[in-house]
Amino acid sequence: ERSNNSFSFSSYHTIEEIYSWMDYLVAENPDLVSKIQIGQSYEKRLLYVLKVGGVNRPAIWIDTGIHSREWITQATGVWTANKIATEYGKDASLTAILDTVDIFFEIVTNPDGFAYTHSTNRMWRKTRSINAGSSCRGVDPNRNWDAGFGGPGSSSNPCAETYHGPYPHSESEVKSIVDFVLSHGNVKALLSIHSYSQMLLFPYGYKAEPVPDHQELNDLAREAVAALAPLHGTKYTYGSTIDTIYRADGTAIDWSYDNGIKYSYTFELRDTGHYGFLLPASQIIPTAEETWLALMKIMEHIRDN
Ligand code: ING
Ligand code: ZN
Repeated sequence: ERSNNSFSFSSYHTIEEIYSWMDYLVAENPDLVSKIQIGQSYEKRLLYVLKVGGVNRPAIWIDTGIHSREWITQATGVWTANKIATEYGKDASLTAILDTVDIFFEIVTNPDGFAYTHSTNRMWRKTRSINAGSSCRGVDPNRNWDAGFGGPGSSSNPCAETYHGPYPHSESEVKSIVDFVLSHGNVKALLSIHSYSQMLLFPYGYKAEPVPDHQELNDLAREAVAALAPLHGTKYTYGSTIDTIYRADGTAIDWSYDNGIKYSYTFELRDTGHYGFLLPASQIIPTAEETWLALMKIMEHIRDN
């Protein structure tokens, strides 16, 4: 059903507000935007993906909020999906991209954690699943993937922020993406958006060996961060995860790369730690605008390669 358009892109929102905005976006752009349910969370919230595009074509996957406290990421996902839906047919470069690829957005990738950041603990990162034999809840959904699963860049302690979980893809929030991406079969890019640190990262995190596409991914990362910087002077570093941030095992982009998705990147959005996860809402639009410039570089490269 149609709701009114009172949604503010310069505020942080609850899951209910974001989900009703999704329905509004679909209702306003029925030929361009659709909503797909890919599964449900541990606490039975529905996992939704917005598809922008049409018939089945090669796809770009963008997820935000896999770590629930990284609120700038869900807000950037909302702004970006709206930008794409409203600029299609107006911005020539974007139109050329959307005439070639479909873009999938999972904006609230960890809905149980997100609800918990609103209700109880603003700094919650993990899922909310119950861990057998422990009073600590949750698994790190960016250490739960079947790529170097269980290695030292993750924790076997259920109370740790980087707890990898009992087995690969134990979290339905992760398994739902795995199933969707594999059954789609033609995902060209997986862009997993985090905060904070101002970095653009690519595989690997679970080993030091460079990926076969290291040079291309590194060159494209350099171009993307160069495109982002001039708008507001925001400086990003870039490189492989293990060289640039730290060793991390069982991450989404290592899994996607090892499953044939060459353009696997993680953005770490603003800032570098002054506000950290508590980035003021006044920075939502500037952050989304600059990130858009980097995303466009990556999407143009995918369109042309
Ligand atoms: N940082 C990411 C984390 O999961 C990361 C960094 C991203 C590592 C992608 C490996 C791959 O630790 C935050 N802030 O969550
Ligand atoms: Zn994160």
